[in-house]
Amino acid sequence: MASSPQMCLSLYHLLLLTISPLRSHSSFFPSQPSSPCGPGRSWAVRLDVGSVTAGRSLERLAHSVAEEVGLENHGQVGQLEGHYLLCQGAEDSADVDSALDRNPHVLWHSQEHILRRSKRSVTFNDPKYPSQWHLHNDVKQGMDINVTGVWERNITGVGITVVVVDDGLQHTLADIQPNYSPEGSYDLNSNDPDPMPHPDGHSDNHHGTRCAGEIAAVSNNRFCAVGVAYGAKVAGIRVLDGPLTDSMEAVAFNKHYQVNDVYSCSWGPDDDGRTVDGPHPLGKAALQHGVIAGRRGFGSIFVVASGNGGQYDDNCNYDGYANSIYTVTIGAVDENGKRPFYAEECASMLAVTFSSGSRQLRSIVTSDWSLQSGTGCTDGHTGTSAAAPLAAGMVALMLQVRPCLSWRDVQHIITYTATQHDADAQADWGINGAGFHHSHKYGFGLLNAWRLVNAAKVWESVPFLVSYQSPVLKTNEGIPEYPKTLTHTWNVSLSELRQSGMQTLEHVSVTVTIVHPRRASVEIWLVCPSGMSSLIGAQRPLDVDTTGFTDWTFSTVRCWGERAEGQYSLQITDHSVLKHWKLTLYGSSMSLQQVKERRRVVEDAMGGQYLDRSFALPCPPGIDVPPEIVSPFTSSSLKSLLLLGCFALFWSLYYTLEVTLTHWDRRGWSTTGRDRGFQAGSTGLEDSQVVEIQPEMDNESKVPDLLHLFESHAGALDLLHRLVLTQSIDELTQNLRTVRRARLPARNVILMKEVITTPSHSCRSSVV
Ligand SMILES: *[C@@H]1O[C@H](CO)[C@@H](O)[C@H](O)[C@H]1NC(C)=O
Ligand SMILES: *[C@@H]1O[C@H](CO)[C@@H](O)[C@H](O)[C@H]1NC(C)=O
Ligand SMILES: *[C@@H]1O[C@H](CO)[C@@H](O)[C@H](O)[C@H]1NC(C)=O
Ligand SMILES: *[C@@H]1O[C@H](CO)[C@@H](O)[C@H](O)[C@H]1NC(C)=O
Ligand SMILES: [Ca+2]
Ligand SMILES: [Ca+2]
Ligand SMILES: [Ca+2]
Ligand SMILES: [Ca+2]
Repeated sequence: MASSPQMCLSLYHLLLLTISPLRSHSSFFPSQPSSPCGPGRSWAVRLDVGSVTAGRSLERLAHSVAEEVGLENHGQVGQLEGHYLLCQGAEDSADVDSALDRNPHVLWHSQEHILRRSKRSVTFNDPKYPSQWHLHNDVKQGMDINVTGVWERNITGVGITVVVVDDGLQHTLADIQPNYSPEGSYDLNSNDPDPMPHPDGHSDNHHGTRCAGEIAAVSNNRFCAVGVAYGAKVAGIRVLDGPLTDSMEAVAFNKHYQVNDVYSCSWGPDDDGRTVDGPHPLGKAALQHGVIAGRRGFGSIFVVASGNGGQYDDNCNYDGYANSIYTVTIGAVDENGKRPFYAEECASMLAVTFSSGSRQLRSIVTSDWSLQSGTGCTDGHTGTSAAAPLAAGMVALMLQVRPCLSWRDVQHIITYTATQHDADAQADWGINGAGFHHSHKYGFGLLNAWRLVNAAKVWESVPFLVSYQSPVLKTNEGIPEYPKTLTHTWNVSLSELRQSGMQTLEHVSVTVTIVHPRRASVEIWLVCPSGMSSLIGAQRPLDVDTTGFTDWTFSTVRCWGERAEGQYSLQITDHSVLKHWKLTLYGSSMSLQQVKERRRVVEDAMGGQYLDRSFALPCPPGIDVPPEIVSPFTSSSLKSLLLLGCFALFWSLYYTLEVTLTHWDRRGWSTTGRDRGFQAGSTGLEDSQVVEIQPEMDNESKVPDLLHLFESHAGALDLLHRLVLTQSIDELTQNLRTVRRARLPARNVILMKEVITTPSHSCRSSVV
């Protein structure tokens, strides 16, 4: 009788047998029948290797054993030494089992039975699932997000909420309702909790509902389509259907940010090829606030679309939402993996995923509203609007397997796993000093759900964010006429970096003021120390603006993972005056070696072997942050504060900064406030130091300066994030109160008039 470990082994053989026919050793015995054994007519045997005498091979022994019991030898089982498959010939032999029992050379034997094995696959009864090529492209191999294997592992976004910040969400649809999260939703246009879209003249308030369906359309409900993360919850924030102000945008970016994990934003400034715009002060601060306090301290994930101005040579480096280090900037490729005519390029694009292309190519199939002419299902969702929600859905899958990924971990993982898919020379791929390939067209490449989830599973959180900022580099230099180039360099030394501990880069940004009579003809490149160059200021023929750039921040991800130390060079062509510029580096203490080691770990995990539930890296739970401490953005508080003429946000960020500077033990930390109208003084206090930053805030015109301070202290704020994660709430509250009482000078109250920004915000779909 077989003992149980042997039984396990045998099942393993049997499984092998069903997969690979036995051919490897058959050539030894030409007489051997080549036909496979019939069902129930084969026995697996294990021979006693010790009984093989000198001069006799195992094969020969198997052969003679087979003859003795009246069977034919069909050779060794795979690579398992001593295991053979013996089959019955034409005529039935008598009792094979007892003959094998009696044979001294047979240690174990088992008659084979047909095993029932079905292919692991997911099937859906949703009628439009077969045409959702972006999920499973049967026509063009590889041109999909490779998500089916992730679903097979039962990873569908369970426990994660994605919010669509848009023109509403018809949550009553069969494909949305079961996954709808009322807790994460809000209507800022009508100021009520229900984001139901309002019917409109052009019947185009269907946009948010379409995006939501791509993310989390319910599967197997015999209705329409399937979402990328069909196990996730989806919420809606209605904000685009009416005049949009900076404060509304700020409220939207932080709405229910302990419920909503991922914010999907398929809109932005006008894509007309001449707009230079981005989030205004409150919106900017809300993005920053979101990554510090959202998701229980791990940071909200903001996914933004790169824009649809491709046909006007628009470029997402002129879009502040795309440039922001806090956003995951996603571009589009068509079903052929090529850049569609509408998709914008830029140096701050992280990756691309699928959407519509030229007319003969398929668009995205997703839910639709059923109001007006809507049917609840569409095959015509287009533009970068359709790409960003797919990315948001993939992030939800990542967060399910590893809920404690920080906002920066998500960006890192995208960088490490996106694939270089288009070998076309026009794709302009460059390999940077850390080995990452990036193209202005495609970012780091195609998002691949399988790779993202596998990497997320083994990912250890990156060290906290540190930043370095150069002084404002005043030049007032004329830029020579094309093709001559004005080159300015700035060297960042190892000792300067040592203060913050930065070793490798993430985002690099450059803030410039350039005077130019025709902005269209300025072209700006930034070259990192490795030699990797980024086209941060592309020429846009339609941009006839006569003022140039005033403190515009361009950013690039192309130097990701490279050593931070060395010479940065800004190269500008054409007829204009560079007034001043400033370099800001963001990065961490990871060494280049560690970056390379991580790449190896990530690649090693791609087999799916860690997706098992039993494998889990430790994941801290995060903390519950009481809203009154870190959320200045309740609409009522914002309103009343605006009425009072107080700029609530800066207060809160100011405390944040001070708490950080006060409570960190300041290993080498030094403030970089000196160049922007701030006096930094330090006083000895036991063995740690307290830095007091006194903003000189006498009038309105200094507001942008204050913002720059916060931008440059992103590192300090990230430290606060760590602090928040480790400090008890009582302590934190106490600290904030102390700071509030003791430090804040009354002159920090700033008057601010709101600007209505509606005309410059458009949905990123309907491009054809
Ligand atoms: C796609 O996913 C499958 C698992 O479902 C994996 O075996 C394959 O390598 C992945 N393809 C790519 C290009 O990553
Ligand atoms: C899949 O996940 C869901 C929710 O986590 C769970 O209820 C279900 O049992 C899982 N199914 C399998 C086959 O693991
Ligand atoms: C900056 O670095 C470059 C190259 O590393 C070097 O040639 C140059 O002399 C440095 N400039 C200054 C001012 O140190
Ligand atoms: C504000 O400050 C600027 C210089 O920083 C000055 O030119 C301007 O007159 C000031 N405005 C008011 C109202 O004080
Ligand atoms: Ca409403
Ligand atoms: Ca469905
Ligand atoms: Ca644009
Ligand atoms: Ca970005």
